[in-house]
Amino acid sequence: MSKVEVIGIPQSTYVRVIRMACEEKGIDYTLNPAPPHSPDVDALHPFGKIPVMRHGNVALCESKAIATYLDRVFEGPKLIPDDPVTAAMVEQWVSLVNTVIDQTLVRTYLFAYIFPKGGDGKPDRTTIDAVAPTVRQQMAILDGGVARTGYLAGNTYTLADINVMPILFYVRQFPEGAESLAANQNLAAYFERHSARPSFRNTMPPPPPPREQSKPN
Ligand SMILES: N[C@@H](CCC(=O)N[C@@H](CS)C(=O)NCC(=O)O)C(=O)O
Repeated sequence: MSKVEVIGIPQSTYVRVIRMACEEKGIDYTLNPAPPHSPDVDALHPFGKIPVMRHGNVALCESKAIATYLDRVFEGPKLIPDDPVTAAMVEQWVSLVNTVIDQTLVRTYLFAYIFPKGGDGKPDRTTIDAVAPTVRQQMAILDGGVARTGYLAGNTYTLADINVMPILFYVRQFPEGAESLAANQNLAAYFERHSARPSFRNTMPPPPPPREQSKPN
């Protein structure tokens, strides 16, 4: 069978999700580190976003669709378990993160540090101060999600967990995010434990690319 090609720069949280999914399932893949809106990406995503993926005749965009495809086609541990309730819980947490939490923690909070809009390159304090209460609120929601079992869905490491770990990795590198993680002990223990997984350690991102290569929205 042909090799999976994951397309997208490795600094992207969503690209890392797909790489982690491949690692968890033992899928042999190649990484084509194309930035958003580059020709290889635009060919597969109508809005030029990463990741996109090729596998034989199959070409896909959108991380959830790619992860679901890989989970169904390849052997290895199920990232979306067969049990309908657990599968729905995975879907629920992926949706909560991708529609709301990613906007707060990555696109607003993190980007105010790494891609500040002012010309001086300094963190955008106005945005950071404005979003900090929402960062705390959403970190507490994640804390509640992992409190019972140490996983977001069921009793195993699923796509729901893979989907949030790359975000926590970045958020904890900045003061408000670090404080918030420390204040949410279930989430802190969760991050500590799962960051020891080979899938996480083998996909460490390099430093952020220049802003013009990432074109954040
Ligand atoms: N819903 C998409 C979101 C992907 C996404 O936002 N990727 C970012 C990089 S982390 C991107 O390509 N940003 C460029 C843009 O939005 O123009 C998915 O799940 O794959």
